[in-house]
Amino acid sequence: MTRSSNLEAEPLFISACYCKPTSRTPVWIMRQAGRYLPEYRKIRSQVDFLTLTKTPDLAAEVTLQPIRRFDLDAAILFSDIMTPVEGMGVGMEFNPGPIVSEPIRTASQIDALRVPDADENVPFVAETIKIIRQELPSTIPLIGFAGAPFTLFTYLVEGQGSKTFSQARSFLFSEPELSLRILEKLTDVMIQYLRTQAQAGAQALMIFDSWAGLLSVEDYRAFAYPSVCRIIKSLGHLDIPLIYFPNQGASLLGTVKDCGADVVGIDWRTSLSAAREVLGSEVAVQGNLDPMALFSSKKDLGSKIDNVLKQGGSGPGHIFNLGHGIDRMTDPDRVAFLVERVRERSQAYML
Ligand code: 1CP
Repeated sequence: MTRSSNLEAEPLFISACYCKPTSRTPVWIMRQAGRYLPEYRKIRSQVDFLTLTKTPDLAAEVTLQPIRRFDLDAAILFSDIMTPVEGMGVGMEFNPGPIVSEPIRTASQIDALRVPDADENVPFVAETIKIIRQELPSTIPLIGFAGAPFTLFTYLVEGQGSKTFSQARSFLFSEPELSLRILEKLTDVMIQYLRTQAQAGAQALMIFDSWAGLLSVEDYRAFAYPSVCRIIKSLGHLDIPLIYFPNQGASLLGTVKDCGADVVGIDWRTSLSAAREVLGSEVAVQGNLDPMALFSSKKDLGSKIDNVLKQGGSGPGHIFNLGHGIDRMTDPDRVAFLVERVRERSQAYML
């Protein structure tokens, strides 16, 4: 789709998502609201994580905390990828990641998974978005998000986070039909969930496929990619940027380039210039500083940031971010340094 340049009215982040030229590279940070911020820890010492995500005033407050502290170009809704899954009838707690009370591994459990309307499933999410939009400056867009069905599947079947997700992967291969039924239901719920966020005021939507990189290209094409394509196709009419992040997805990019996302998130293992070569010039890239680079000296951090700008800046359509979520031990001063550096230096790297 050709879009005219509208640099004055349109926030930088949105222009960059559509590969339009911008005066500098926009920047935001995955997991920018969270435990590395003392103001977040203060709220979390009073409420548990699930209550925080379900209480609109508090979730809105936590979303805005990093915006008040840093000159970021986008906010992201404070929630979790598992939030809409609870309403499907899956009991869970967080410690700190999601722990599913009864991992889904039988046909009857799959039949029992509900596909509720988003309004009834997560009314607090639309309410949170409305509060955030009232408080956010109009120059800063709000990103809504969901987990990709395959990544949600890994938590549902494994029951909790894991390095290898062996249970989830063995289930996928021993019960491919049942697996596809889970993925179908998750896809239906995520389409509604993302649509509801856009209707409530989210100005871009991101799909986190944190565990896509566990799969070979063939299995990714069979089990993960079709649901992502269906979500993106179903949301195209909303006319807001859609971002897809296949974590550790270097070998998947040749497939991902056709999914219809406006922006593809790149983890730190792949250089942005290599990613661009595969994705082509019509797709924007988001990333990709190693989150642990924030622990280096300021001098080293500065040159690592410049390097990401150099790799990403060789054309319009780069949104600066980390290559995955920020670590909870990160010094917030380093984040301030990063945001300033991107603001000051990015123009020099634009061709
Ligand atoms: O104790 C606490 O305060 C909870 C820690 C925490 C936080 C701050 C969790 C539990 N989730 C979140 C918020 C969150 N999760 C956001 C907020 C918005 C932001 O500022 O970015 C987002 C976008 C997510 C998404 C999320 N949750 C993902 C996808 C992104 C990614 O990092 O790959 C995943 C995989 C999860 C699962 C999850 N939830 C929480 C944790 C610690 C985890 C990872 C668990 C694991 O696999 O071990």
